Amino acid sequence: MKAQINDVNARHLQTHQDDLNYLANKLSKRNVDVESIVDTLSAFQVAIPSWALGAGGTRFGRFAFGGAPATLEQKIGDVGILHALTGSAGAISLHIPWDVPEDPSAIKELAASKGLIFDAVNSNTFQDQSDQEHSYRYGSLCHEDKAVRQQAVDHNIEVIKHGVSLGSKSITVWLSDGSNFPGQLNFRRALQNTQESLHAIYAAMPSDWKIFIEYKPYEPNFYSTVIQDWGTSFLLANECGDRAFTLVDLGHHLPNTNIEQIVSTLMSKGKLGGFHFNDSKYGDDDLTVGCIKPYQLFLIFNELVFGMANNEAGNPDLAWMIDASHNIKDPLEDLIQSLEAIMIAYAKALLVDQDALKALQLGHDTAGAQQLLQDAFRTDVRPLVEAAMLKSGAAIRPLDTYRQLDIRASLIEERGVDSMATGL
Ligand code: PSV
Ligand code: MN
Repeated sequence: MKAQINDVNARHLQTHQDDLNYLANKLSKRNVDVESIVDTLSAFQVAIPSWALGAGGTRFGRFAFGGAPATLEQKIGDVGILHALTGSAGAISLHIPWDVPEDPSAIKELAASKGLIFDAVNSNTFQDQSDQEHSYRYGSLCHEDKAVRQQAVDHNIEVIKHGVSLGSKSITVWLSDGSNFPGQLNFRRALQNTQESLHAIYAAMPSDWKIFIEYKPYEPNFYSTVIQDWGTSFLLANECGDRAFTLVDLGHHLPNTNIEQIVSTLMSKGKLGGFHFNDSKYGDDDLTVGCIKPYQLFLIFNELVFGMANNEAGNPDLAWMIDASHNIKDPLEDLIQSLEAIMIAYAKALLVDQDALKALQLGHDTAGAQQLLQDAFRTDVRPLVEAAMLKSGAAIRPLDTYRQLDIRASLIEERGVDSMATGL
């Protein structure tokens, strides 16, 4: 595949070099260290969740996509393709029990052969499995019945064991626990039970592991969700201990929430564990990253860059993942677009002169501060992203290369048109 990518790259090389020279020339006049930005971008890796590779559905149905990966091996194959094309998808995140590794060492070896490592493992107590004793209909870690809570805790411990066998170092917990009607559940008992259950999971983790706690205001429950917001997640993470963190999923906020401010607050307390990237217009729409609100994505990255450079609270390296779902697009094309959007937002944030911004803030130059941010946002940084991908031995234009190489047609030929991926 490398050779084929290089062939397509050869066609784009001259244009890329011209564009890069033009931009580098402009940026160097502003004292921007172009080389270091390209290095930072080419080292940046985002995990791909094993459930994002098949056609996503809605509750109204699912449109099958030809050549969907039906096995974990095939999913690793797809992430390998993404990584070869972009140089930035060097990790995979598994959802258990959708993707149980039957032979962990063979799976680990296969992933390594494609330059991939295993990122956070994800537990699932939002669906009932056919072989489980108790139902999660009325909650899992929050449940009134200790036996149900214990089953959910045991599942999480099982997920950690799978993760250990693959070399993962973290678990992400997202709970759908909540209620649909006022009066259905006692908020305080539900929170207390959740806290105790999370404690039990935390205590079962190896000492070099971290737990990430997601929050989400609604869906599938429509009246209350036990971990509804970052504050609740933060509180639970604090009560668990030093290796528990809040995870921000961009789709898990009510409309117009200032997510960049949440990022800043969590990082200032050393409690931001990771990110699930996607975009949305209305709710948890799981759309392609940056397709609706690219300025918000840039502002979030601006806080991330600032937080990483001013890390007095010792926030750990973040776990980056794309959590999107593809209902009508080719999932691989969609993921390529998401990866590019993330890199573009990151590159723009790296252009921000934080010292100059601080001076403007201290001088109360509101228009100047806004202008400084917008200058960075309005810069076309695509040549920097192309250069980073080229540096990683990937494609200058990943989407175009994917199409030129007719990769979907080969996948359909190999796997058939009706193959189905596990997941939602
Ligand atoms: C919930 O909406 C979520 O974002 C969580 O991360 C889950 O693990 C994932 O989606 C599963 O689709
Ligand atoms: Mn998520």
